[in-house]
Amino acid sequence: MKVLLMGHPNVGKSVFFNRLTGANVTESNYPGTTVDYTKGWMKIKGEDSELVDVPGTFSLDPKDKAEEVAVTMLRESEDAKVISVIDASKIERGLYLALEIIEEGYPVVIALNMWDVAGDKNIQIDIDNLQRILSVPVVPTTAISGEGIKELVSRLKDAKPVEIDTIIENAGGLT
Ligand SMILES: Nc1nc2c(ncn2[C@@H]2O[C@H](COP(=O)(O)OP(=O)(O)O)[C@@H](O)[C@H]2O)c(=O)[nH]1
Ligand SMILES: [Mg+2]
Repeated sequence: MKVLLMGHPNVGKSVFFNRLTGANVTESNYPGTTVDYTKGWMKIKGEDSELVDVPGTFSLDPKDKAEEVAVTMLRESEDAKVISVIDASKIERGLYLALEIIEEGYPVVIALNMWDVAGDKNIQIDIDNLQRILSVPVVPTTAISGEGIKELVSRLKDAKPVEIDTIIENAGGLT
């Protein structure tokens, strides 16, 4: 299995990557660019899975070379699952990208990272309701302490493609 870590810059993707991968990590430039990315391996239920620390992007409508590489890496990985990393203290901004990735048909697990920061700011998020509406696993995480990471990885098996119409319906329609 191939798993892509995707999200805005500075949401904790690389902290996840470093915690999840062991040896055999390689850093390379994306062919024909100066944009670098890192990939490595992790074990999921005994199975070797490739994990890619994709360059940060705000959307799938790229605004610079790094974002272009992020989008290309996603489109090149049709069979991949995506860990969509969102800063829980700025959730609505990150959800936009997660929805774009879901809309392209990828199985997604959402990591609501910086859960500690959201807590310090007294930001309340109804995980169950968010999960019900999005129909994908949503796991609160604090990458720097490791909290939630095991749960996040174990929920990858529950990641399935979701129709965007289903999400709109679950949210109570567009009106
Ligand atoms: N408080 C807190 N800081 C975090 C968390 N995850 C990552 N960070 C910090 O956020 C910064 C950006 O993390 P990084 O992994 O480089 O983000 P990336 O750009 O998405 O790869 C670093 O200083 C991390 O130590 C978290 O869950 N809580
Ligand atoms: Mg990074």
